[in-house]
Amino acid sequence: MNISSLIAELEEKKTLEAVKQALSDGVDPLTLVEEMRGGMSCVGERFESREYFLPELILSGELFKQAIAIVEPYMKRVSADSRGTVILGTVKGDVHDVGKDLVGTMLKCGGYEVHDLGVDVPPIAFVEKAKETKAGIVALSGLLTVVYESMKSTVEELEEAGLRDRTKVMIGGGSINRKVLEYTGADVYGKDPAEAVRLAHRLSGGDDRATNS
Ligand code: B12
Repeated sequence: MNISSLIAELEEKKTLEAVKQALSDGVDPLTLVEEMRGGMSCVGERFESREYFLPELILSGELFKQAIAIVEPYMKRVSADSRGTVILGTVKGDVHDVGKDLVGTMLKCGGYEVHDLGVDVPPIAFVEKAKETKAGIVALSGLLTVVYESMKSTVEELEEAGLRDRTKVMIGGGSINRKVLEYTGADVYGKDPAEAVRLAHRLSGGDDRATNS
């Protein structure tokens, strides 16, 4: 059974062994993470079709976190200098943090100072941290469709605080697409942690192409 299927079956011991084996076989950590994410999508589909329920969702989140703890040391920091500051968090109403944590890890590996505010973060907390740290980027994660509203409010509150000129907003998670980007008023959206790093580089370089157009 491959790693994606082992996660989908919630096979804890076998998953962790397979992850260790893949890393010692030289499999690229990011490729491995994408395969693991495939397993989580499958858990989501089973939840939707009522084959799995909340306990299985909880188990899958815990299993993924254990597996990521094994993979993380293999993700190398590529830049010693700080490229800038990013405020990261899962927006108000949403407690999914597995993807957000991965984005944070990758941004750190990419040379950013990351302030992770956690989950269920109200707009004002992003505003205050952005003011305090003079961060150039605020990165919002959200998996539930109902929290697009929280993303929109966060962008609006940054605007009201007069921070939008110097603070770019990146959003990601779940089924976020161009329509959501337009709805929320954020600057860019990304699908995975590697894209988050590419977008952060472009945003912090002041490149006009740092949009999804
Ligand atoms: C595990 C899980 C949970 C766990 C989360 C544990 C944890 N610590 O995070 C728990 C049990 C808490 C949970 C609860 C709920 N969940 Co849930 N959950 C999932 C599941 C199966 C996996 C999520 C996951 O960890 N994926 C793995 C990570 C690596 O991927 P990811 O999160 O997508 O993140 C990647 C990208 O999106 C991107 N990314 C993420 N953030 C950002 C940010 C930026 C800036 C960028 C650029 C990129 C980026 O990069 C990440 C890494 O590759 C998904 C199914 C799915 N397909 O996602 C459902 C899912 C998200 N959950 C769902 C639901 C409905 C719920 C509940 C409402 C269930 C309930 N009845 O209570 C609650 C909501 C609680 C709340 N208020 O938030 C639905 C959402 C439906 C919707 N459209 O809104 C899903 C899609 C399942 C489904 N198919 O029905 N859940």
